[in-house]
Amino acid sequence: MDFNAKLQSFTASIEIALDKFVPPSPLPYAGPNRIHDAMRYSLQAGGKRLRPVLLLAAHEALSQQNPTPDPLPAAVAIECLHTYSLIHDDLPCMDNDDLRRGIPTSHKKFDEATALLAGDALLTHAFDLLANNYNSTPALALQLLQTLSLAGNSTHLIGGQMQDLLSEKNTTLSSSDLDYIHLNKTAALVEASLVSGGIIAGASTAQLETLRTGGRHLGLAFQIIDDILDATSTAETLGKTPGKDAAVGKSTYVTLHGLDRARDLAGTSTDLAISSFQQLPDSSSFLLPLTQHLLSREK
Ligand code: GRG
Repeated sequence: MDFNAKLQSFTASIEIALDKFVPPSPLPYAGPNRIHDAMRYSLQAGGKRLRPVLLLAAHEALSQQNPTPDPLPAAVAIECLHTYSLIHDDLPCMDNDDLRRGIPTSHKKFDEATALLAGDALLTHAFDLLANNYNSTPALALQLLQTLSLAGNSTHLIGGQMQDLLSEKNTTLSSSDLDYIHLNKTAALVEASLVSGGIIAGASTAQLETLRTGGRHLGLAFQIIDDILDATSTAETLGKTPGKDAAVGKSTYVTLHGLDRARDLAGTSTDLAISSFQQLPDSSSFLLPLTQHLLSREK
């Protein structure tokens, strides 16, 4: 199967799973449909589905056709947690953005309170999915819960976001401070996606460590490219408002290093990620072309 067909097959299965594993609206029982409308509004607005695709790709690379539990509920859980972080990041008290995934942000479409609750509900739902879809193998459920809660906690995603907010207007941020923010705000969830795929596939501890290392490099490359696109692309292409970081005086890889050096850094992190993934048993793994593809992405 060629690269695009494979990517499309993964994303198609994720879209079906998102519909299946997120509460419908209207619910079959009486209740506030508005919260489920808001959850589905942001989830189904699209997005690249990078994190669930990484989970499925890592699962495929490590399971090598052996029967395993279904990776799709975990893939949906990761996308729910990611979407919560986007909804909250767009709120007026954070980035105050009007556009996400090409449509009005949750608080613009609904209101701030609903957007806050939709984010909270998606976060909770992520753990609900893991706890209830893998409970026939409690050790697996526990490992998945530990992996996702570590990535989303105050020492990773939320800590990275806190540091990012504290660093606003700090135009003299050091390169290692910036790496700290993005290793936690962006790379932690990329790592968790890959590791979760490996866990469901029954990967060894050494293979999980390889996925984690590759994920860290890939996450950093992804963020550097995000900064480059933010400086060079349009709202129409990105589906979100570009140039906001620079406008509020935030340091980015581009403001700190310049465009050319940022491109070099993205290339280096991509190469390091590929070197890690080459150590996995499946030498034709989809993870390799996927990592290369992300370097030249346009949105
Ligand atoms: C509010 C706890 C909390 C965290 C917010 C995700 C985040 C942290 C902020 C969003 C802004 C940003 C640039 C984050 C870096 C990670 C990133 C590039 C997110 C966007 O991910 P994509 O491009 O989005 O995969 P889609 O819409 O394609 O899923």
